[in-house]
Amino acid sequence: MGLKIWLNGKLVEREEAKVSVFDHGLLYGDGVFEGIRSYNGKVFRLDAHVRRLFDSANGIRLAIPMTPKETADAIVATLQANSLKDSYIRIVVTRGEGTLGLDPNRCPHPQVFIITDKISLYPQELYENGLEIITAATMRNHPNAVNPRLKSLNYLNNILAKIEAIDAGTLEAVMLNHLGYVAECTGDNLFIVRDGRLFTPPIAAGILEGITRDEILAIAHDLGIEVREENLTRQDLYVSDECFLTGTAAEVIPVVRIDKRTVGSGKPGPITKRLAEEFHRRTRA
Ligand code: PXG
Repeated sequence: MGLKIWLNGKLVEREEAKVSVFDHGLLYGDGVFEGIRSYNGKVFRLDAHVRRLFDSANGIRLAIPMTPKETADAIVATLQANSLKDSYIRIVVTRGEGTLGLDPNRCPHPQVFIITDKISLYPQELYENGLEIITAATMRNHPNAVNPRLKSLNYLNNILAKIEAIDAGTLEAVMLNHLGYVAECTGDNLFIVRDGRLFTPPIAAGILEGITRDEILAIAHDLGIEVREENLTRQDLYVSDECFLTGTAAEVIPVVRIDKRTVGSGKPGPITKRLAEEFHRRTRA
């Protein structure tokens, strides 16, 4: 039995899951998506992901042809149809087929599809020893261009920074915003620890309001760790005691080198480990 894809209300075989070459999602990156995970058959923070999908769609004036409840049910149905317990789920809503030319009003039928897949994280060794990252020269999208809060299908901004990371022999890159402050990485939010306090850029720095980020903020609060959402510079990263990244795919991954500067002891720090352990416990609970 092959992989089943949810496409516009039906579960179809992978080979039959097709969209048009005239789809504006493909032609212009005109659409939105979510990356979600399930742990032991249960979807992690499904309502938050569905809400963000609808918020992103609203931001680009795209009417999703389903209710949030129907969307959540379709995600669960796709997971069950594929008998997956621990998986990565991608839901995509494109503007749909239209004419050549930007006008979204000529695309009457948004396309919705849901793909489930096995999850691929960073190599285990990096969770134990930490990741090396660089700062990209490519800056994060200006909030008045395509706001980074929108999880749009247009990821070129992040892909350009990812290319810089790979060229530098690393797997992730920090992107700065239009003011020169730290925004986020290409597919993850960023945190640092200094003197026992946790710092992360505010949403207003022009970042995705990460659901893993949100979970870490809640965990820190529950553990009594002081948190500050503040603008950070590259120097703040260099002098931090600990640094880590958060994302649906990556979960919590320690960073030990930034632009060739060693972070703290050069090993994953104690607060990072505590937060990661608690995150792990909550996702598997
Ligand atoms: N920032 C950006 C720019 C992201 O794309 C995150 C932060 C983390 O958000 P969540 O809600 O996941 O905690 C993301 C999301 C991938 C992949 O295939 C990862 C993301 C998006 C798209 C693809 O690794 N991360």
